[in-house]
Amino acid sequence: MSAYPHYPRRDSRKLDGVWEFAWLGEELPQLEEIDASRIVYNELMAVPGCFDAAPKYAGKRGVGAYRLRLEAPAYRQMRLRIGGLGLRGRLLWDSRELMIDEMPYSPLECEFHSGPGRSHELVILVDNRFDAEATPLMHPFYDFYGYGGVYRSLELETLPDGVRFDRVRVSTIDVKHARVKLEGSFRSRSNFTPEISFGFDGAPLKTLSVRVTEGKFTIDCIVPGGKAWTPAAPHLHTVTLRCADDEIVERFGIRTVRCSKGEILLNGKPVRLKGYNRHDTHPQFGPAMTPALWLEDLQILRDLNCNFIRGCHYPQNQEFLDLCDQLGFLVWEESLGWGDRVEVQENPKFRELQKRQTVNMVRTSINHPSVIIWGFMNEGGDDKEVGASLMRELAGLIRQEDPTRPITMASMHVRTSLCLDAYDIISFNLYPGWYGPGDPDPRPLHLIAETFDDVLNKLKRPELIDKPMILSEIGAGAIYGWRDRVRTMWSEEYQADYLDEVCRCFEARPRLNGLAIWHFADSRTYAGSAALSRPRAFNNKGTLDEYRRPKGVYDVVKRHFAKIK
Ligand code: ADA
Repeated sequence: MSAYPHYPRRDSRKLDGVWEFAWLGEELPQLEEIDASRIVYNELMAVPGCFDAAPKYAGKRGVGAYRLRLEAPAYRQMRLRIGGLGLRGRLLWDSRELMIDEMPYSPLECEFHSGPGRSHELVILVDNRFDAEATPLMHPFYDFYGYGGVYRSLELETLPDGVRFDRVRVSTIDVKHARVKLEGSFRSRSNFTPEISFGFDGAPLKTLSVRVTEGKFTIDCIVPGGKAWTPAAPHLHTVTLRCADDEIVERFGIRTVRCSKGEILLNGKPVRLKGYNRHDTHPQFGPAMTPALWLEDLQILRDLNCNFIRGCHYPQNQEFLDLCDQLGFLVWEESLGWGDRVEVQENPKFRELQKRQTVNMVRTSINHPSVIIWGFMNEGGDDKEVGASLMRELAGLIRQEDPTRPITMASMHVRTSLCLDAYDIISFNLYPGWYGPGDPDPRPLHLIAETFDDVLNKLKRPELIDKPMILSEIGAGAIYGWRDRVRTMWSEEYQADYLDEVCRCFEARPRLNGLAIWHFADSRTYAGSAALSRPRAFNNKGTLDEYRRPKGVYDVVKRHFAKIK
């Protein structure tokens, strides 16, 4: 299964499988200084895979080297696409450096010349050491484990010699009449007027002479027999474009999403979002997830009567988003960030990489009908100018890339935020009755309704009245299997009572257009003394444990979500 877009006329193959591996150790210079030609490979590792999710290297921080020997045509232009790695990578082809990857979880690509001969080797050096300078997008205080490995699939293509497609963005102009706009781009940014053949859903192509300006072209057209994409009926269409020796197939959905008068409108109709924050991770494999694991999670989310997934806190796997398209889930996708502090946000390299990874996320995910909201910098300091200025820039960059989807950011300072005007949707994370000033009451559930109303009252400002609102995080921890007649914190009973109250408060406050419970399944988090607040060094607020075993709260949420339409 390859993520869309597809390029049928290119020799394209996934490089998933068992690669050679060598552990280079913990005390090493930067990746750029490692002489890869001297590495002795004496182990095997899976790709996708995380070396520190495997028992032998669990907890280790250092550099792992992956090598694949493969056949490829000589003297051809090649393209390598990687779905994402962490924390920092260096890719080499026959000892030639292809690229440095410093954006964990980001899908990246590079083009290169294959060189002489048919036998080649691809090496990926992966460094999972935290380094605020080399890898400023990931920090040890992030509340999810920073694994080391090749998180997602790689694909290698042999490129056609002539004109080559880059992407074709498909945006919906009119759902009722199935009218869409194709905005295509070629790799070459030149002006020419080629013949482009195009068609939908496998039907015969029709040929047009199209004016291409600086590599870009637009075609306005009707999708024959086009049906709307909705959560209940997620109809998908494909568009095929052919020019000279290249061909591209993009998959898309005919749908619109916009905000109006405090509502989120999907195809013009108000929608209320109910679902979960979901880390794309598993206790045995880390972020190297598989279609089987994704489909199980999506089955469970459907069983919980959810329609919404916040893909916290990084760009999502394209194959996972393809499944969300097919199953009709609504997704908030966000670029990587977690409570970044002032000293991090002042780092010019951090700011540059935040912009690059966010634009990259939008361009990569542009045709997923399931992605309805863009976000970034979870709980970044939007109450200080250093953070607010970057968030305004990110919102501006996203709007340039994609004016069709609303933008938001999950704030933990929503009452004092300096940049709510930059967002189309106001989102906030609250944990009343869990975190707080050590309430003497062992079960301070009364704080939930009080906090909802305090925040909503403080946001009753004229400039916000038309902006929808999402409670983007709220939850309580429970240790799987911990049952307690006193129903105290960390028991499954307290978590069930907590989310019972949360859902009741959400149902009773139509001003809230969405709820994303924190969170779907327990997930590994930081190690070290900070983990003293995280029993087992896991974030235990999952409705299910890390092996997707349901806690007592499961049926409480399922019952409430069944009622919310
Ligand atoms: C924050 C953060 C989440 C998680 C949560 C918690 O809101 O965005 O990633 O850390 O708190 O469990 O405390």
